[in-house]
Amino acid sequence: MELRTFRASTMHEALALVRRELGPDAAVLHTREVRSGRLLGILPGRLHIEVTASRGVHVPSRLPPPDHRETGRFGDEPATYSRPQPATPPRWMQSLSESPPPPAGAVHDQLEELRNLVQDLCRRSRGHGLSEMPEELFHLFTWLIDADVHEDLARELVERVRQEYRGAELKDPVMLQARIARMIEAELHVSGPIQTTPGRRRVAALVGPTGVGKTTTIAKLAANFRLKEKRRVGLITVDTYRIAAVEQLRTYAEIIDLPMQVVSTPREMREAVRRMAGLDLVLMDTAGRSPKDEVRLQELKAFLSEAGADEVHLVLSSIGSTRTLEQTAQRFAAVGTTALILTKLDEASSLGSVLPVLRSCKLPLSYLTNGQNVPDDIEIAKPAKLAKMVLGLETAEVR
Ligand SMILES: Nc1nc2c(ncn2[C@@H]2O[C@H](COP(=O)(O)OP(=O)(O)OP(=O)(O)O)[C@@H](O)[C@H]2O)c(=O)[nH]1
Ligand SMILES: [Mg+2]
Repeated sequence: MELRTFRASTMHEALALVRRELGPDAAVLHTREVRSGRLLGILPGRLHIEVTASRGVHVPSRLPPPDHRETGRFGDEPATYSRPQPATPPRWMQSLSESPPPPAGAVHDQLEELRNLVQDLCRRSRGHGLSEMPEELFHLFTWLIDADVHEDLARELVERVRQEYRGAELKDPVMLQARIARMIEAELHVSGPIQTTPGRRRVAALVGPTGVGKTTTIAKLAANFRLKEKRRVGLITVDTYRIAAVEQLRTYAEIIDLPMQVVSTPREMREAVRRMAGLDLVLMDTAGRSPKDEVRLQELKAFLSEAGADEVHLVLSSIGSTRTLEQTAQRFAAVGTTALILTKLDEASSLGSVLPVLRSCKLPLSYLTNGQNVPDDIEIAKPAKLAKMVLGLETAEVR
């Protein structure tokens, strides 16, 4: 059986190395944090993540799959543990001990490593590292990383578990997982469903980038409010850029038997909303906007203001990257977003990347959608279920 040890500065990088070198079926046997040798004999060396793995071991791999989620892997005990290989001295140490003096490029690299080292030390001085962390908690940490939870948040959650639990309590992985799920749940804020009262018209608009599922979600909401809650619902679309987009909504309006207005100017918007004064709920569909297009965002803001929208739901696809989702949420804040709808949960390989967005954009979640079926594939966002989905303890129902 061949054991290989890999080192990298983050767990993500280390696991990517394992996958690249040993393939997707490799079993991760052991993970730990190590420091490389001391700098100038004074400062502690740089922190690395060390992963020992093998492709000849038949234990369930803890390696995150490249394109689908594994669940419940936390309880898998490794078949064996390897003795870590001696650390290869980092480049800056090798070159410091060698002569003649390094060329300019190498000096630049050394400075870069020193800078990383100092940043690392600063980070560590703000909180505890994981170096003295019990093995069980380190498994918890890697489990979170597998779920695509960002490293900083994973550290924070594990650190909180460490402060709460001692000794034998740490041996209960199911309890620790449940505790982490509750911590994530406490981070998630929800708005509940759109509140309608018969006879008091409420206007709810859906905005967001192109193709995220705004029109489909409007159709799901309209059908549910009309057919299940027996509300009087109307549709307005300001999507006049593409004829097909208007026709898409019109088709739903005809099937569900709803009045629909198409508007192309803010003035028409005011008139359309006035005509729907007798309804309980007006759902407004909008054209997908690039979050980078300031002019179109301002135009959208003018439409929403003329409509007197009571709520503006930003629709984001859960398959987007954290960075893109965060930037999009930031830019759309300018039009007065009040809630967040996450779509395409059925297509997302993991939801860990969505967590930082929910934290930073501060919008409460209203609905989640998990498929193309109208009207079924939508649910009211519930923190407990979403937290479990983030951790892979529950999956979006796919029909
Ligand atoms: N898998 C999956 N597909 C979805 C979901 N919601 C919408 N879609 C699909 O995503 C595609 C785009 O949906 P639309 O509703 O037209 O998106 P949109 O945001 O209105 O698009 P634009 O009007 O062009 O900006 C369609 O093929 C939908 O069937 C979902 O929850 N899961
Ligand atoms: Mg649309």
